[in-house]
Amino acid sequence: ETWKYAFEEALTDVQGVYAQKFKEEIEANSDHEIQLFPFGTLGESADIMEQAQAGILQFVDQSPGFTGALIPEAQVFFVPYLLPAESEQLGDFFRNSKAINEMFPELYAAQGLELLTMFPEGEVVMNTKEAVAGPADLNEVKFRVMTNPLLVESYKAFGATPTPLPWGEVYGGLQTNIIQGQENPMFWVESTKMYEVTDHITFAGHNNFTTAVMANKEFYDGLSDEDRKVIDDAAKVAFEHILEYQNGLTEKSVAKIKEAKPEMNIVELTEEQRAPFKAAAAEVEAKFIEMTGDSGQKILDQMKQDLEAATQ
Ligand code: 6CS
Repeated sequence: ETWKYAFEEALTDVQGVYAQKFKEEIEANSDHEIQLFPFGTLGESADIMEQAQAGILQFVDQSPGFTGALIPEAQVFFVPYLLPAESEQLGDFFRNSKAINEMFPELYAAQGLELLTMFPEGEVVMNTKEAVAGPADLNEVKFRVMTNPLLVESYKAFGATPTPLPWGEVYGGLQTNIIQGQENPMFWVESTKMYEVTDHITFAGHNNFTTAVMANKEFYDGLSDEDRKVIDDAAKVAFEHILEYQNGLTEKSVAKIKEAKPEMNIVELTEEQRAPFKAAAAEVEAKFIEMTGDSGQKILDQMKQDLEAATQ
């Protein structure tokens, strides 16, 4: 049988490298084949999610940045400065977190999705037309965010004018000055040539990009125990592979951007400069609880417990 798997990036980007490893494992350990659909082949993120829920696709990779309307609790990944910056701690957190491995699967299941894994894609940077040293520099800046209500609140708290857009509209939006900024991990800023339409990259340490891979639940539940195990094992192998693949990836991407555009201004904010952004986190966390109630509070509490365990 051929199974279809769509994701939000190109084959050579992080989600694509994960998908290729997953495919390799499935095909090596079963009679099934995986057909991969990178970004642009089946529509935007929202489209591939609909197709996965409808069972037209068996697998989909959708970042929580686009899952906010479907699963409000998934917005927890946009509380600023919540995830650890250190990659080993981050890996341990995703590997062992009860919130991720036990609580989120139930929330995804309620939407007809079997959550297979969540993994980090790299530190998120602010990528803008003008320099950013603090919230005052974001005043009047139309800042593109993924279509996620909490991310909107986050950039409001950071002092910007958040503008939620699907990915396909970002390059053109920057080019025509409809937006003046966006945020993403460095590999993505580099591979999608964001440096052609912006001049500044700012490391504020406010987040790491998280994504989620899932299967259509009816499809998954209908498989043999053996096939389900092949899938679960492939997801685990690909998880370890993608963490290893990302070692040094940010630095490599910085070097490539500097080569392509030497005048690109790449800045790391000092602790002092980060302080006002960090101060905004409490407000965003309160908004998260306002949006998600008891269920969100439980996830947030568990995540904090899991984070403490991972960073000890
Ligand atoms: O910002 C976005 O919309 C995109 N960013 C990444 C790193 N992956 C896919 C997503 O669509």
